[in-house]
Amino acid sequence: MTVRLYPEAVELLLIRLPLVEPFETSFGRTDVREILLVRVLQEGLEGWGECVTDHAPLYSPECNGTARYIMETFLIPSLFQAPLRHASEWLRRVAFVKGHPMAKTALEMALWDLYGQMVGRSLRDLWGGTKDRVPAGVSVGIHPDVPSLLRTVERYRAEGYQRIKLKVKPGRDHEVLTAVRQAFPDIVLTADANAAYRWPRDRTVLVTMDVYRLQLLEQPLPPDDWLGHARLQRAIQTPICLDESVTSLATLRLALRLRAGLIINIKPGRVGGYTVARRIHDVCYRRGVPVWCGGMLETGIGRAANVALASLPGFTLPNDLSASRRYWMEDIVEPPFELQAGGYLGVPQGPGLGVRVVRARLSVGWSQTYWRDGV
Ligand code: OSB
Ligand code: MG
Repeated sequence: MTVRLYPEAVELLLIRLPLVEPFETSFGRTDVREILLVRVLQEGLEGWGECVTDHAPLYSPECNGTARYIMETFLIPSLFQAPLRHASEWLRRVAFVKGHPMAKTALEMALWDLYGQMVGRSLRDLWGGTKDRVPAGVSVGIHPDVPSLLRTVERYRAEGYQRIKLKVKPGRDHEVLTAVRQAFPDIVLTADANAAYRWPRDRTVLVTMDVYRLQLLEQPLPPDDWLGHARLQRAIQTPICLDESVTSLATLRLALRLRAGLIINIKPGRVGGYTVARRIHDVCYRRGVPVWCGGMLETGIGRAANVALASLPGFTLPNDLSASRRYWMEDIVEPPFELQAGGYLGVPQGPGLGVRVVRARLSVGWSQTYWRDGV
């Protein structure tokens, strides 16, 4: 069947969605997420995408304002230029825009959703997913004190999450890790620094983390500190997992060649889309490098796409994919994601994303519709 992706219109919406509890990382604290959504319209169908930028460029250089600007000035006009035969062609169409991977990914996601609906297939099927459910982990923010952190960890452990990730930063690391490991000797535990440490300044603090038997230590150093990560990996037993550093196939190859990391966190928004994310998965799978799917506190829209991605065979470690209720009082999609027995999320089976966006639940602060000329 030949289909053409040639939307008549694209809508951008900025919504506000309060988290069930504040989420603090080494770079900041969030109570309410401001989320840029994309809706592409064609022949009575609508495809949804979610942009994983935040209100400010704290995790990476993009933010909601840059994503909106790049979408309305360059990406949406190039979508209106000529029909696409496939969602995977989007990457070449927008290659002239340097950087801005999160903005590109949001539109790509909407195109995949639309394409899947047109051909009546789920993203899991289109992408070669092999699993019906994916292992769920949970990411726990920096807490004001140790007792409250232990209560949170106990709650998620009891719910059945397969691994717990603790956010750490200089001065909020050994005390926290010691307490959690002591209270829960058997849980699968990881730590994520979001690039907050420096090499060689923090050598001792990092090397001594081996005692906690972490499954992995995520992004201890700044994204461009390749030699620092490689030297740290030579000094510790714990596998380093790269998040912020891996932004492309080329940086993936650099990471593996230098042994700057032994595990890769794949976030589609960070690498410029699901097409690139799948290629990164394929290279890692061939080389036996374990990967898992990262998260950016997505709504059910982004989560549906990420769960489909995580159904590929190389995603062998627990993902940052948690139930809707871990993030939101009420998710904006139906059905919401629920934690299944054993600590899994089910992979949607319906066409496209396989979830329905409930428009009435969107608290829209700003929206704009862009029309293709001549429709
Ligand atoms: O580094 O993995 C990260 C959230 C925002 C920005 C960066 C990160 C995170 C998370 C959240 O850890 C994981 C999730 O969405 O469940
Ligand atoms: Mg991370």
